[in-house]
Amino acid sequence: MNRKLIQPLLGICILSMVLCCQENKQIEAPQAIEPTPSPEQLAWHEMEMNAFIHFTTNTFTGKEWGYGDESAEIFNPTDLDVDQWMGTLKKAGFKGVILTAKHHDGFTLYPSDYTEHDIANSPYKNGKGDLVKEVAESARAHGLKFGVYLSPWDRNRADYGEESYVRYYRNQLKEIFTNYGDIFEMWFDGANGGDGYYGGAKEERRIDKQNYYNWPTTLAMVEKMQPSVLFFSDAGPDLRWVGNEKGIGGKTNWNMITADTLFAGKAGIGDLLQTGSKDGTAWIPAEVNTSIRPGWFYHEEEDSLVKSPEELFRVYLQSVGRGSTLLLNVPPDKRGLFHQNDVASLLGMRRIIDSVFADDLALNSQISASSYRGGQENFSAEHLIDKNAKTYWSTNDDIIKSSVVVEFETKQEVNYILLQEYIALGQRIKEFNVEAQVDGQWKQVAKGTTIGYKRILEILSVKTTAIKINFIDARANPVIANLEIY
Ligand code: FUL
Repeated sequence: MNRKLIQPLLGICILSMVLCCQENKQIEAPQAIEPTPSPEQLAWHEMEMNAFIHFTTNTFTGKEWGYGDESAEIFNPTDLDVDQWMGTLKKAGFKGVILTAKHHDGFTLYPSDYTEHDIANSPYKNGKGDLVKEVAESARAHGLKFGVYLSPWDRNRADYGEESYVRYYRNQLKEIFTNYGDIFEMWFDGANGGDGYYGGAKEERRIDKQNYYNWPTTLAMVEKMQPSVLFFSDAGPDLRWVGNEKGIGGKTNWNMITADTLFAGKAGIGDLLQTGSKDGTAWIPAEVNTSIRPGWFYHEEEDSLVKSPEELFRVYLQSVGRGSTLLLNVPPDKRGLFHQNDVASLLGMRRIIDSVFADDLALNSQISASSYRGGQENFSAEHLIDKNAKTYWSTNDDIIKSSVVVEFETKQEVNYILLQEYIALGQRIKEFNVEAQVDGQWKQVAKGTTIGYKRILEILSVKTTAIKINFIDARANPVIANLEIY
């Protein structure tokens, strides 16, 4: 064959080999965009709803903050039944429970070797009781994870404010973390310092909130005992406060903040805690803590002020529906039981959640996307409705503006849109909107900023034949695990 012919033929062969290889080349999963959650943080996001339990001498004195001079004798629940607490929480859909092992008054719900101001000196079970043990065991028996609140501020201790108190506090942490099995979350309260009994001194004591407890050393000590524990405080290091106690998560809710200059109790950081920051350097998601009653502790006069099922559902939408985890406080009463009004509200809330989110219209619908990554089936829009949290729809790296359309066979009434990012690869979406097809026209019915672990948008009962989600802006190409329509 002459050379003039061979050269073009060779060229064609090489070109078709290249094209052929490109066709067969599987496009990789998107790269993670840092920061990303740890496995423990991911598991925590999936819990969605946890319960707080505030119980101490305050339950019997009617106070919210015990002064520290309360006698252990007054702690005397007569019909205490932790299985009633855990059974109710389980039925209501909670996944974990955090108990106040010690509140600011200093009384411990477990027998501590380091103080006399504890349950061992109360009439409860003739001083043989240990509520940390009882709650931990009952929680686990009901399939709930167990967590602990141990107030760093102690209005009972004579040496609060001195070095020796920090040693005392650490000793109590050792007791908690060695005697009661796995603890999923340790809650460090930012409320620290003020007036108190302090062993009879009855004075005002202020501490240097940033340095007094030497948190890095304290946390390292706990982590050595239980490496999987998540630390909550105003500013992390694992979970952050949402900046209010009203049950309101940020509509814009980045799971990231830059915690370097933050510390528990630092003033003026509420707004930052609420929204997080899209350029934050660490994954420190917001937890929404609020109480089912006006107070954190049980007070008889608040029996008529328990949040209704509808109010609790609103709290759910404002916390879980905004990509946070809810920590809802339910305080046992003087008998040592959840009051019937609280129980009714919790179960009522569960009924509302179950009925509102019963019939996902996105299932059995026609779903399509403006494009999907590499044109590959493993990144196609079907993964948004496959009920598998580990699969997702995604686009090519350079495609941010994109959309997903869900078409119904017949006109449907739509009230809620639920979206979830695949956050193991980082939080991405900055702006999106929802359109509904009404009389053949696309009409915007909702818009949002962040999505994160979960975003539920409420729309005013729209009758529509199709829903379109437009992803408008993001830190990187969208990676969406789940879409539900109700
Ligand atoms: C606050 C405390 O002062 C309240 O009593 C309650 O424990 C709440 C969860 O945190 O900072």
